[in-house]
Amino acid sequence: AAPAAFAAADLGATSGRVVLGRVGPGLLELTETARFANTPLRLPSGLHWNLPGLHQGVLDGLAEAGRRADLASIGIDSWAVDYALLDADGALLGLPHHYRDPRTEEIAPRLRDRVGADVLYRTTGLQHLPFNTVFQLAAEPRGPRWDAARRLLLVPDLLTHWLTGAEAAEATNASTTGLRDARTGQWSPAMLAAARVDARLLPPLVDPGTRVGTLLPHVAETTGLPAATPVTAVASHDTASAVLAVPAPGEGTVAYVSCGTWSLAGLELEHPVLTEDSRAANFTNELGVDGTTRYLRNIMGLWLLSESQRAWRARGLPYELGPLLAAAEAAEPFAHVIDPDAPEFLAPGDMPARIAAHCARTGQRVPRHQGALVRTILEALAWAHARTLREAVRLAGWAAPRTVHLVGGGSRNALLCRLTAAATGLPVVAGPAEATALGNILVQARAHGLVGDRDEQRALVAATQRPVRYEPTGDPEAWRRANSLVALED
Ligand code: LRH
Repeated sequence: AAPAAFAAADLGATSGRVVLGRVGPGLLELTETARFANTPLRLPSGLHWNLPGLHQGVLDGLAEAGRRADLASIGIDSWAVDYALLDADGALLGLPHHYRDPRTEEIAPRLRDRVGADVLYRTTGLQHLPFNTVFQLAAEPRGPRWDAARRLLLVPDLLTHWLTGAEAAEATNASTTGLRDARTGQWSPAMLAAARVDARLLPPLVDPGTRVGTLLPHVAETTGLPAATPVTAVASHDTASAVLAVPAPGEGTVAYVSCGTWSLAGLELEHPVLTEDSRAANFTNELGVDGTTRYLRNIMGLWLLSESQRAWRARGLPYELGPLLAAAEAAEPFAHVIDPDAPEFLAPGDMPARIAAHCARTGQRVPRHQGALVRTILEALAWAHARTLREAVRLAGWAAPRTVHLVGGGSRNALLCRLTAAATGLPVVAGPAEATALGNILVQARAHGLVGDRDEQRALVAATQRPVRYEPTGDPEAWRRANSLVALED
């Protein structure tokens, strides 16, 4: 087939981008046409996403992509779990909440205990995270706004709706809500009832690769794109897109860490693991492309670092990544041990102070300089990557992987890659950094017959992107020793 061009809008928790992807035999090339900050808004009603602003960024990027190429299709992906409510006229009922808003703190454990953690897990296969959509919906105040709601759309589905007028729930992202039954692949009446949600709020589920519509006339006019331009449901959960773009053709069970704001570490499996052990270890079974299971756990990720940088910047301290990583490189190894997933690290705030308090509370010295703090974060992430992959392998009953694929923005962080190789004792194949956007483009390209199945999609990534390999160094036992020295519980 002749090469074709696709546009991917990829929204992350800190920034959004639109990329133009050119795909053909042996060709997979990205050009960024827009990048914009995604800055959460603190309003009296809580922490929100500025979705109209993001929509504008998407429109600008699409217009630029359209000036550079004839687009065969457009696809949108974003972070998971968050949603908007629309009224009967399709108007937005307030800005969506940010998953870091604390409003679900109390209701999440209460609902879990009421329904039963085991029932929840057997039905949805999801790890317990306080911000799963089901808990957010249970926390929605019942009042005039709720009464007016006629449609619930997840973030990428909303942006797709604003482009096309179509209403659909893309399945990979729907799998993160806690409202989808992992066994039937349909919305779960039991979970909807538990969250007191009318099933009619939810649109029909569609699989990645489905053509959902074409551009609304006013969208065509503002962007200058032909109104006939199709919009494709991609793997709209960003992590599902990222896992698709892991350059691992023919590797069988793929072990990955999709590393950005979060580190999502785990395996790609053919079937979910819904055992009691798996639930107790808080592993999730999210849906991947081709009905695969993304068997993984959320690790707090580079949020710990970006939030520290934000605090330092506000205080007029050095905050740029390059010098901070150089200082971390020179800092003493294993000087402090933190649990990156401690609940106090979830909400925005003064991260360096929280990390210091965490060290003090667990009977350790407090990091005395920025380099020490950054090293502490990166070592904690590397160890969490190693621990999580090891547990995933054990719980899924697989043989240990031969390599770990680290994709996403974190793959540019050489120190983190090296530490992850050292902690796992495995070679780390780092990159592509833009795995999410690549995965988005690859689903569209496959739907248009330009590339074949998952293995071919991954072969195309491996042939066109340039991953960097980090061999493990040092003694993995040193990691175990260092991490067994302090008790992390209160
Ligand atoms: C990563 C991500 C992750 C979800 C979180 C809300 O961007 O989608 O997979 O758990 O955001």
